[in-house]
Amino acid sequence: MTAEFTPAGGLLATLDLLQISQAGAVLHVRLARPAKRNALSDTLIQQLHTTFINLPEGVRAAVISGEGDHFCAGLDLSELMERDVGEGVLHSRMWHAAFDQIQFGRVPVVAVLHGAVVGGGLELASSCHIRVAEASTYYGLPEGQRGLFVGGGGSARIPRLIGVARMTDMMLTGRVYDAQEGQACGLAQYLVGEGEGLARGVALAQRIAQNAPLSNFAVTQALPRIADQSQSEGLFTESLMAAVAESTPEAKERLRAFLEGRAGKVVKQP
Ligand code: 1HE
Repeated sequence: MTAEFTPAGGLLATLDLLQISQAGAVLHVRLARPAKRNALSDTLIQQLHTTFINLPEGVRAAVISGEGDHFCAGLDLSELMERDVGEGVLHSRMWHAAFDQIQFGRVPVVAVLHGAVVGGGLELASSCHIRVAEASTYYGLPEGQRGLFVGGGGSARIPRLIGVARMTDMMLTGRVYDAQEGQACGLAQYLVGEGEGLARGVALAQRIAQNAPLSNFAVTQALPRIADQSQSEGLFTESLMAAVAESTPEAKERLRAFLEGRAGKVVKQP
């Protein structure tokens, strides 16, 4: 990682299951429960929620990664035993609130994946906007084997990445996708070598942070909602969002810069 990350202060420094640091406009949120393979306890879910509703001023993109050999082992199964039906619904809604805050919060979020990305870990990854996977990454939805169903937004988000048929197969048969298969079917957008994920995730976040905030807002907030709308409604929403984005002084300055030869051209990636 070339950027100099320093530990976040204030409220974010008090969250013991996350290691949060910042370099310029990029916040790095690392799941820090490696002894339990970053299993998502209630406290960890609440700490993620707290983080994404309290992003420090000046943060324009975030990266989520996991400490240890795995990104995330999903729901903390040791907390599941004593829950009744009503508590189960509220528990699922708590996950929804946290992951909604990631997907529909203030900034785009890049997930850096390695090792197990399973169950709720895949639900967390799918609430991020971009996924970078290291070669060791594998994806599974073992809920079927555990007598459970997804409850962290997976049924709404994962089919939008890979289709209902693939998710059905993963849940009914316990099929596990490796890193290459995951990239091929849309679970990750980038596949990188072992140990290279964080640098790539941070580089992507730094690039995202340079966009006009309202353009990033349009991409993260309007795009998924337009995908949920009929074509006619989607086109109307698109027109409104486009007009809002292009009317900002920042957009006008960026256009002027291009027309005066001061802005970069679109070039092929190396
Ligand atoms: C856990 C959990 C967990 C590990 N909850 N404690 N998720 C799963 O069904 C996945 C379950 N976990 C695994 O399959 C494996 O642990 C891993 C493949 C992720 C990692 O294997 P490994 O060999 O590196 O670690 P380990 O020895 O299995 O686990 C180390 C410790 O973490 C051990 O505890 P210890 O006290 O004996 O050291 C494990 O018990 C603990 N651990 N995973 C609790 N998930 C909102 S709905 C979402 C529904 C779901 O997510 S269902 C899928 C749950």
